[in-house]
Amino acid sequence: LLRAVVLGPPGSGKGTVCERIARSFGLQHLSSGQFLRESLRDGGGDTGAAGRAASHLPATHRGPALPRRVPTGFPRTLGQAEALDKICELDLVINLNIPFETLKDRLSARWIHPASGRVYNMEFNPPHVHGIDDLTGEPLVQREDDRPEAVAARLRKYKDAAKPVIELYKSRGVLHSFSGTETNKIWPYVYALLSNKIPPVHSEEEN
Ligand code: G5P
Ligand code: MG
Repeated sequence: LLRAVVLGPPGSGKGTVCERIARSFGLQHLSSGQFLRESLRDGGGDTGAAGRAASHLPATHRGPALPRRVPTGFPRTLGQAEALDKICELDLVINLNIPFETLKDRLSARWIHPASGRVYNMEFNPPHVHGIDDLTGEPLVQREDDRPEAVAARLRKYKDAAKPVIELYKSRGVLHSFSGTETNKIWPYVYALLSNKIPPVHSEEEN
Protein backbone atom coordinates (compact mmCIF):
# COMPACT_ATOMS: atom_id res chain seq x y z
CA LEU A 1 0.00 0.00 0.00
CA LEU A 2 1.28 3.45 -0.87
CA ARG A 3 -0.50 6.48 0.47
CA ALA A 4 0.46 9.46 -1.65
CA VAL A 5 -0.99 12.90 -2.37
CA VAL A 6 -0.03 15.69 -4.76
CA LEU A 7 0.06 19.26 -3.44
CA GLY A 8 0.78 22.55 -5.13
CA PRO A 9 -0.62 26.02 -5.81
CA PRO A 10 -3.39 26.71 -8.34
CA GLY A 11 -2.12 25.93 -11.83
CA SER A 12 0.98 24.07 -10.63
CA GLY A 13 -0.01 20.99 -12.63
CA LYS A 14 -1.47 18.81 -9.88
CA GLY A 15 -4.22 17.63 -12.22
CA THR A 16 -1.83 17.16 -15.13
CA VAL A 17 0.76 15.23 -13.09
CA CYS A 18 -1.89 13.17 -11.37
CA GLU A 19 -3.47 12.09 -14.64
CA ARG A 20 -0.03 10.85 -15.69
CA ILE A 21 0.49 9.04 -12.38
CA ALA A 22 -2.95 7.46 -12.69
CA ARG A 23 -2.22 6.19 -16.21
CA SER A 24 1.33 5.04 -15.50
CA PHE A 25 0.60 3.21 -12.28
CA GLY A 26 -2.98 2.03 -12.83
CA LEU A 27 -4.48 4.29 -10.18
CA GLN A 28 -7.45 6.65 -10.12
CA HIS A 29 -7.07 10.42 -9.86
CA LEU A 30 -9.20 12.09 -7.22
CA SER A 31 -9.27 15.93 -7.30
CA SER A 32 -10.80 17.67 -4.29
CA GLY A 33 -11.45 20.74 -6.49
CA GLN A 34 -13.22 18.71 -9.17
CA PHE A 35 -15.17 16.93 -6.43
CA LEU A 36 -16.31 20.31 -5.08
CA ARG A 37 -17.16 21.65 -8.54
CA GLU A 38 -19.28 18.57 -9.26
CA SER A 39 -21.08 18.91 -5.93
CA LEU A 40 -21.85 22.53 -6.74
CA ARG A 41 -22.81 22.21 -10.38
CA ASP A 42 -26.54 21.89 -9.82
CA GLY A 43 -26.83 23.96 -6.68
CA GLY A 44 -24.86 27.05 -7.81
CA GLY A 45 -22.30 28.68 -5.51
CA ASP A 46 -18.53 28.81 -5.51
CA THR A 47 -15.82 26.29 -4.74
CA GLY A 48 -14.36 28.53 -2.04
CA ALA A 49 -17.55 28.24 0.00
CA ALA A 50 -17.82 24.52 -0.61
CA GLY A 51 -14.18 24.18 0.40
CA ARG A 52 -15.08 25.22 3.90
CA ALA A 53 -17.01 21.97 4.14
CA ALA A 54 -14.10 20.00 2.72
CA SER A 55 -13.06 18.61 6.07
CA HIS A 56 -15.65 15.94 5.26
CA LEU A 57 -13.51 14.75 2.39
CA PRO A 58 -11.40 12.20 4.28
CA ALA A 59 -14.51 10.31 5.32
CA THR A 60 -15.64 10.20 1.71
CA HIS A 61 -12.38 8.56 0.74
CA ARG A 62 -12.20 6.16 3.66
CA GLY A 63 -12.10 2.47 2.89
CA PRO A 64 -10.27 0.05 0.63
CA ALA A 65 -10.53 2.37 -2.39
CA LEU A 66 -8.06 4.86 -0.89
CA PRO A 67 -4.78 3.15 -1.82
CA ARG A 68 -5.89 2.87 -5.45
CA ARG A 69 -6.37 6.61 -5.72
CA VAL A 70 -4.06 9.60 -5.82
CA PRO A 71 -5.74 12.66 -4.30
CA THR A 72 -4.75 16.16 -5.46
CA GLY A 73 -5.41 19.39 -3.61
CA PHE A 74 -5.96 17.64 -0.31
CA PRO A 75 -5.02 18.25 2.48
CA ARG A 76 -5.04 21.96 1.81
CA THR A 77 -5.00 23.25 5.40
CA LEU A 78 -3.44 22.15 8.66
CA GLY A 79 -6.91 21.21 9.91
CA GLN A 80 -7.38 18.88 6.95
CA ALA A 81 -3.92 17.35 7.45
CA GLU A 82 -4.81 16.60 11.06
CA ALA A 83 -8.15 15.09 10.01
CA LEU A 84 -6.31 12.91 7.49
CA ASP A 85 -3.85 11.79 10.20
CA LYS A 86 -6.75 10.18 12.04
CA ILE A 87 -7.44 7.95 9.04
CA CYS A 88 -4.00 7.15 7.72
CA GLU A 89 -0.41 8.29 7.66
CA LEU A 90 0.87 9.46 4.28
CA ASP A 91 3.96 7.72 2.89
CA LEU A 92 4.66 10.25 0.18
CA VAL A 93 3.75 13.88 -0.47
CA ILE A 94 4.57 15.25 -3.90
CA ASN A 95 4.80 19.03 -3.77
CA LEU A 96 4.89 21.06 -7.00
CA ASN A 97 6.79 24.29 -6.67
CA ILE A 98 6.13 26.57 -9.68
CA PRO A 99 6.92 30.30 -10.06
CA PHE A 100 4.02 32.73 -9.64
CA GLU A 101 4.32 34.24 -13.16
CA THR A 102 4.13 30.79 -14.73
CA LEU A 103 0.98 29.97 -12.77
CA LYS A 104 -0.75 33.14 -13.94
CA ASP A 105 0.08 32.46 -17.59
CA ARG A 106 -1.08 28.86 -17.43
CA LEU A 107 -4.40 29.61 -15.77
CA SER A 108 -5.33 32.34 -18.23
CA ALA A 109 -4.87 29.82 -21.07
CA ARG A 110 -6.72 26.94 -19.40
CA TRP A 111 -10.04 25.60 -20.72
CA ILE A 112 -11.94 22.72 -19.18
CA HIS A 113 -14.69 20.27 -20.04
CA PRO A 114 -16.90 20.65 -16.97
CA ALA A 115 -18.65 17.27 -17.13
CA SER A 116 -15.46 15.18 -17.14
CA GLY A 117 -12.99 17.63 -15.61
CA ARG A 118 -10.70 17.22 -18.65
CA VAL A 119 -8.21 20.06 -18.75
CA TYR A 120 -6.71 21.78 -21.79
CA ASN A 121 -4.27 24.62 -22.26
CA MET A 122 -4.12 26.73 -25.42
CA GLU A 123 -0.32 26.38 -25.51
CA PHE A 124 0.54 23.18 -23.67
CA ASN A 125 -2.20 20.71 -24.67
CA PRO A 126 -4.76 22.42 -26.95
CA PRO A 127 -7.93 20.58 -28.03
CA HIS A 128 -8.03 19.26 -31.62
CA VAL A 129 -10.80 21.78 -32.41
CA HIS A 130 -10.71 25.20 -30.74
CA GLY A 131 -13.16 25.40 -27.83
CA ILE A 132 -14.40 21.80 -28.20
CA ASP A 133 -13.76 18.74 -26.00
CA ASP A 134 -11.83 16.04 -27.90
CA LEU A 135 -13.87 13.12 -26.64
CA THR A 136 -17.47 14.37 -26.44
CA GLY A 137 -17.54 17.28 -28.92
CA GLU A 138 -19.08 19.43 -26.19
CA PRO A 139 -18.03 23.05 -25.61
CA LEU A 140 -15.14 23.93 -23.31
CA VAL A 141 -15.39 26.71 -20.71
CA GLN A 142 -12.97 28.76 -18.62
CA ARG A 143 -13.22 28.29 -14.86
CA GLU A 144 -14.70 31.27 -13.03
CA ASP A 145 -11.76 31.25 -10.63
CA ASP A 146 -9.26 31.43 -13.52
CA ARG A 147 -10.16 35.08 -14.21
CA PRO A 148 -7.02 37.19 -13.62
CA GLU A 149 -8.54 39.05 -10.66
CA ALA A 150 -9.47 35.77 -8.97
CA VAL A 151 -6.11 34.10 -9.59
CA ALA A 152 -4.01 36.48 -7.48
CA ALA A 153 -6.34 36.05 -4.50
CA ARG A 154 -6.34 32.25 -4.87
CA LEU A 155 -2.55 32.15 -4.94
CA ARG A 156 -2.30 34.29 -1.82
CA LYS A 157 -4.85 32.19 0.01
CA TYR A 158 -3.13 28.97 -0.98
CA LYS A 159 0.27 30.19 0.19
CA ASP A 160 -1.00 31.02 3.68
CA ALA A 161 -2.96 27.81 4.12
CA ALA A 162 -0.36 25.48 2.62
CA LYS A 163 2.72 26.70 4.48
CA PRO A 164 2.10 24.79 7.74
CA VAL A 165 0.98 21.71 5.79
CA ILE A 166 4.23 21.67 3.80
CA GLU A 167 6.27 22.21 7.01
CA LEU A 168 4.46 19.33 8.70
CA TYR A 169 5.22 16.81 5.96
CA LYS A 170 8.78 18.12 5.63
CA SER A 171 9.38 17.49 9.33
CA ARG A 172 8.09 13.93 8.90
CA GLY A 173 10.50 13.31 6.03
CA VAL A 174 7.78 12.39 3.50
CA LEU A 175 7.85 15.60 1.46
CA HIS A 176 9.30 15.54 -2.05
CA SER A 177 9.33 18.96 -3.73
CA PHE A 178 9.77 19.45 -7.47
CA SER A 179 10.58 22.89 -8.81
CA GLY A 180 10.43 24.13 -12.39
CA THR A 181 8.36 25.81 -15.05
CA GLU A 182 7.57 22.79 -17.24
CA THR A 183 5.58 19.71 -16.33
CA ASN A 184 7.39 17.67 -18.97
CA LYS A 185 10.70 18.31 -17.19
CA ILE A 186 9.33 17.55 -13.73
CA TRP A 187 7.45 14.42 -14.75
CA PRO A 188 10.48 12.07 -15.21
CA TYR A 189 11.56 12.77 -11.61
CA VAL A 190 8.08 12.11 -10.24
CA TYR A 191 7.91 8.91 -12.29
CA ALA A 192 11.32 7.76 -11.00
CA LEU A 193 10.35 8.42 -7.39
CA LEU A 194 7.09 6.49 -7.66
CA SER A 195 8.41 3.59 -9.70
CA ASN A 196 10.79 2.87 -6.82
CA LYS A 197 7.74 2.24 -4.65
CA ILE A 198 5.07 0.76 -6.91
CA PRO A 199 5.35 -1.16 -10.19
CA PRO A 200 4.39 0.92 -13.24
CA VAL A 201 1.91 -0.44 -15.77
CA HIS A 202 3.04 2.00 -18.49
CA SER A 203 6.45 3.52 -19.19
CA GLU A 204 7.26 7.16 -18.50
CA GLU A 205 7.42 8.03 -22.22
CA GLU A 206 3.86 6.84 -22.80
CA ASN A 207 2.71 9.99 -21.00
P1 G5P B 1 -8.67 22.86 -7.45
O1 G5P B 1 -9.53 22.45 -8.57
O2 G5P B 1 -7.83 21.87 -6.77
P2 G5P B 1 -6.41 24.56 -7.64
O3 G5P B 1 -6.58 26.02 -7.73
O4 G5P B 1 -5.74 24.04 -6.43
O5 G5P B 1 -7.83 24.09 -7.96
P3 G5P B 1 -5.90 23.95 -10.29
O6 G5P B 1 -6.22 25.37 -10.69
O7 G5P B 1 -6.87 22.90 -10.67
O8 G5P B 1 -5.56 23.92 -8.79
P4 G5P B 1 -3.69 22.28 -11.05
O9 G5P B 1 -4.59 21.10 -11.02
O10 G5P B 1 -2.57 22.32 -10.10
O11 G5P B 1 -4.49 23.65 -10.93
O12 G5P B 1 -3.09 22.49 -12.49
P5 G5P B 1 -3.48 21.84 -13.91
O13 G5P B 1 -4.91 22.06 -14.22
O14 G5P B 1 -2.92 20.48 -14.03
O15 G5P B 1 -2.59 22.79 -14.85
C1 G5P B 1 -2.94 24.15 -15.00
C2 G5P B 1 -2.95 24.53 -16.48
O16 G5P B 1 -1.62 24.52 -16.96
C3 G5P B 1 -3.73 23.55 -17.39
O17 G5P B 1 -4.33 24.28 -18.43
C4 G5P B 1 -2.62 22.62 -17.93
O18 G5P B 1 -2.98 22.06 -19.18
C5 G5P B 1 -1.47 23.61 -18.03
N1 G5P B 1 -0.12 23.06 -17.90
C6 G5P B 1 0.32 22.03 -17.14
N2 G5P B 1 1.65 21.87 -17.27
C7 G5P B 1 2.06 22.84 -18.13
C8 G5P B 1 3.34 23.21 -18.69
O19 G5P B 1 4.39 22.60 -18.40
N3 G5P B 1 3.36 24.28 -19.52
C9 G5P B 1 2.22 24.98 -19.86
N4 G5P B 1 2.33 26.01 -20.71
N5 G5P B 1 1.01 24.65 -19.38
C10 G5P B 1 0.93 23.60 -18.52
O20 G5P B 1 -9.57 23.61 -6.36
C11 G5P B 1 -10.43 24.65 -6.74
C12 G5P B 1 -10.89 25.41 -5.53
O21 G5P B 1 -11.63 24.53 -4.69
C13 G5P B 1 -11.32 24.76 -3.33
C14 G5P B 1 -10.41 25.96 -3.29
O22 G5P B 1 -11.18 27.12 -3.17
C15 G5P B 1 -9.74 25.91 -4.66
O23 G5P B 1 -9.28 27.17 -5.10
N6 G5P B 1 -10.68 23.56 -2.76
C16 G5P B 1 -10.58 23.33 -1.47
N7 G5P B 1 -10.97 24.05 -0.40
C17 G5P B 1 -10.73 23.53 0.82
N8 G5P B 1 -10.13 22.34 1.01
C18 G5P B 1 -9.72 21.58 -0.04
N9 G5P B 1 -9.10 20.42 0.17
C19 G5P B 1 -9.94 22.07 -1.35
N10 G5P B 1 -9.65 21.61 -2.58
C20 G5P B 1 -10.11 22.52 -3.43
MG1 MG C 1 -6.69 20.77 -10.80
